[in-house]
Amino acid sequence: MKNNDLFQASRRRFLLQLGGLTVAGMLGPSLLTPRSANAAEVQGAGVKEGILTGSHWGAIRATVVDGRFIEAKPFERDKYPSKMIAGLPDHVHGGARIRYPMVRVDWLRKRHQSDTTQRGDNRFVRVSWDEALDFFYQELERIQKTYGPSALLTASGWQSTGMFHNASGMLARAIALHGNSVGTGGDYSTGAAQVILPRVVGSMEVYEQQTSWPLVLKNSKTIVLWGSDLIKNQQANWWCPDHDVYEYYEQLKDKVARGEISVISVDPVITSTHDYLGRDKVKHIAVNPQADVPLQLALAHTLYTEKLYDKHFLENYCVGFEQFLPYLLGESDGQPKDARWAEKICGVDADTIRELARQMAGGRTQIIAGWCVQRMQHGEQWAWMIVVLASMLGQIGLPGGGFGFGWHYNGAGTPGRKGVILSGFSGSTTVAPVHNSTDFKGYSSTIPIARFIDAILEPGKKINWNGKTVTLPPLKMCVFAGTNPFHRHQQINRIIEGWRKLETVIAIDNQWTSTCRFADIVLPATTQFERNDLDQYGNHSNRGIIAMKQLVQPQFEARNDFDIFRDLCRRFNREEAFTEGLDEMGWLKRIWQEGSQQGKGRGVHLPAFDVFWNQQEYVEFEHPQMFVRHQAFREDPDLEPLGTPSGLIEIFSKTIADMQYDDCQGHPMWFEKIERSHGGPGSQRWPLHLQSVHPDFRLHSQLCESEALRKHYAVSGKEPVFINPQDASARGIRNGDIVRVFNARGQVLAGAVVSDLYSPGVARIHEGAWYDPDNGGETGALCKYGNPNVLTIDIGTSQLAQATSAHTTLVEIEKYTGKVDNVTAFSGPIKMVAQCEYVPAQKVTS
Ligand SMILES: Nc1nc2c(c(=O)[nH]1)N[C@H]1C(S)=C(S)[C@@H](COP(=O)(O)OP(=O)(O)OC[C@H]3O[C@@H](n4cnc5c(=O)[nH]c(N)nc54)[C@H](O)[C@@H]3O)O[C@H]1N2
Ligand SMILES: Nc1nc2c(c(=O)[nH]1)N[C@H]1C(S)=C(S)[C@@H](COP(=O)(O)OP(=O)(O)OC[C@H]3O[C@@H](n4cnc5c(=O)[nH]c(N)nc54)[C@H](O)[C@@H]3O)O[C@H]1N2
Ligand SMILES: [Mo]
Repeated sequence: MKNNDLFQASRRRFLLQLGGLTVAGMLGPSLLTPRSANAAEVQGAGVKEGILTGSHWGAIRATVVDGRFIEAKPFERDKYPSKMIAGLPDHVHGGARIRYPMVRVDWLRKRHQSDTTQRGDNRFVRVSWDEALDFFYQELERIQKTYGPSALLTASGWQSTGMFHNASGMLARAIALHGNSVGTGGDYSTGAAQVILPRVVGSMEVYEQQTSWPLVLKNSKTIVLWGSDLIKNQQANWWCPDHDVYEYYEQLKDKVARGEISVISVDPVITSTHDYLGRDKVKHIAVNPQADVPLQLALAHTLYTEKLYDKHFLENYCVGFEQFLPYLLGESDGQPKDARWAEKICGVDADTIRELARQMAGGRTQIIAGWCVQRMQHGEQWAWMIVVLASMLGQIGLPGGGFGFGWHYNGAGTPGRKGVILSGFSGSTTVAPVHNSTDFKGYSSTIPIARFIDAILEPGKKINWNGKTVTLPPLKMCVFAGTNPFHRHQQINRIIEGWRKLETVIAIDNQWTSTCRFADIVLPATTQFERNDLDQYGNHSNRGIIAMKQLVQPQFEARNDFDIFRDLCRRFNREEAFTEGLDEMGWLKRIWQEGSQQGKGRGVHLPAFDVFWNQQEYVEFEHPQMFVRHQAFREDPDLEPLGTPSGLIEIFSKTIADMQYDDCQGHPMWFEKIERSHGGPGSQRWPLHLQSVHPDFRLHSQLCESEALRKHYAVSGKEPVFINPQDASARGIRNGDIVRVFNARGQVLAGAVVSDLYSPGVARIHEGAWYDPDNGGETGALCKYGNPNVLTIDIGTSQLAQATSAHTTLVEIEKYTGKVDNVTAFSGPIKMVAQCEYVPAQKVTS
């Protein structure tokens, strides 16, 4: 199996890839006759087709038979649907659904004094909703009274789409109405880049719109994909994707075939995008993992010494090149960063490096940078060097030139339309909390999110963070809704150690994830297909607004997050402040009306809500606008300065230099990693680099539960690990073998896929594979399915960003000869009857 056999050259073939879907079905009569389905309509027996809804994976028309969602067909306006929609029915009806409120056996017995080493043994007792919410409320009370706000942390993540039913807003508002808690900064996606880039170019860059693809296709001579896999990663977006961006990838493919644009991929792997554009059509710079900065420095060195750089741009739009130069030339440390020096570290030979520099300087060059390379120790340096290289080329602000960090995300580069961005359910509130203490007892009230396990394990420890000192708070209780930290966070055995120090963990989800398994109270939320909502259609493209129609009734005892948190708030007299007196439909109408008002100001007309909801179900905005990133700055740097202290690009940042961090200094530099393959530290013992990049068949851990999808990619029932033929044969491993992937931090089983798309020394397991310990709760347990975060390291990128370093990970792989137990990750908890005496929750509800 290949990881990239999905996006086919021909659209028709692409559509046919979707398991069980027919082209006729997609282009069928539903195009002309949108159907409405209200909650009452979805309940009964019979067949309902063409029900419209959105999702992270695209908009769909659902088929519902006898109250079951059985098939997802692509929305007729989505010309490049993702294969992942085939897994959506399993998301609703699969065996991993949380059915009832559940409480962990020993927590039920002893509450916050429970034996926390039992967490993870998966033994739970079913309780009533009333009782579960009473427990939840009483724990919030206890924490506020005993410790105050520094002991409580809540978190959300990728949840589901829908402007109203967003778990993060619901969780944040409900908790804020009860009391204060520890806030978090940063994220796992772009944690390093989003801290360094504002210092260098004055904005985060990562989530912003990029230059319109038509302009790139017209003007670029060379496109450099630097650790960016467009084809794989544009399948899933934050709001409902329209997938229009794939049309430009088709045009790019044509231009590449005709030799009009040259594409270079700097990546240890032949990516889906590379494969799609043509394996022999793309120039592959197979850089050693984590060794991009030496390559970048050598490119800069070549540009400088061969006088290929734009002196005028550096003088007029940048500051600090002269402080960077002594380092580049080796005057400050005795080591010129030339191509000969770099080749030994990055594995790209010196001539190729120099040729690459000449090609980049030889015409209009668009650098397309992904995010994986900043999800590593010192990830800041690579992002900074991308900007330095683009500055030396001097094309920033020109169409088809310069750098961009968001091209693989949210349909970036699709021209945006003038339209409406709907509001939603906000997490903030003006109503005071019941417990209004802001006494954090000397601990910090905000921490970098990727350091939250440090806080649990080492409360009181002081760490540096972007110029501030943070005193880690002593967390005692965590509440998660719409995130799965046992997939999101690194080094699971360390998470387990931390978990043991927590008194109470609450998880609100719709699937029985490993986070639920390691929680004390688990509350079943509905999936997005069991409720009504509104979605933006398209992200940067702002193509329209789509109705999300409820497909089926809430399954088992699942309830909407809105209802869960409303009933929680009722327990402390904040129900009205939570709901603002509105129910689901009331909220949708309000969000719509606010959208209409916003539209009026912008000359965009929205129909009345009832007309939209009952008849149209979709509105499309018009007038796509072309855009060139950084154009205004280029045209007039005085009138349109960047948000940096100098208003210019900071190749040297005095602000950062003044922080005096040894691992992130005043200009970009090469720092050796704590572990690195290809001869780097630790590679003798652990010779393979493990990349845990984003999955082709899932959104993180979402849809891993889908059997329909797993049958396309799982190998002998395990998550695949991709390795190079050379590495496989050296270990006697063949395609389809079950292997053990391990290092000093842990061990997982996986199914081997031997593939020459991977460079020697590089292995891949996609993030989001569910954790399935053979001995749940024990640190060091063998994960029977293949979660790569058992193996990753939990250290910050540097004192600047303190972001995740998931990709600083080495492993060894061996053929597995032990007993192979069945995977049990997807089948929910072990249900226990409460044989023990336990103290019931104090009755709060009447
Ligand atoms: N299908 C799908 N799409 C998604 C997501 C998903 O889960 N599934 N998640 C979305 C989210 S939240 C995010 S944050 C983005 C993630 O976007 P990214 O972080 O950009 O994506 P990844 O696929 O993790 O990695 C991109 C590329 O980096 C390469 N790479 C790895 N190590 C190195 C290295 O050392 N040097 C170089 N030069 N390249 C390297 C990988 O081989 C891969 O081709 O994707 C979004 N899109
Ligand atoms: N090793 C490694 N680790 C990584 C990464 C990596 O590249 N490598 N990437 C990182 C990145 S970029 C990201 S963004 C994170 C993603 O981390 P998360 O955002 O935690 O990932 P998801 O798997 O999307 O988790 C979302 C959870 O919300 C649940 N959910 C969905 N809808 C609802 C709802 O309506 N209500 C409630 N209550 N719950 C709902 C889903 O079932 C799922 O369990 O992972 C990070 N972790
Ligand atoms: Mo992300």
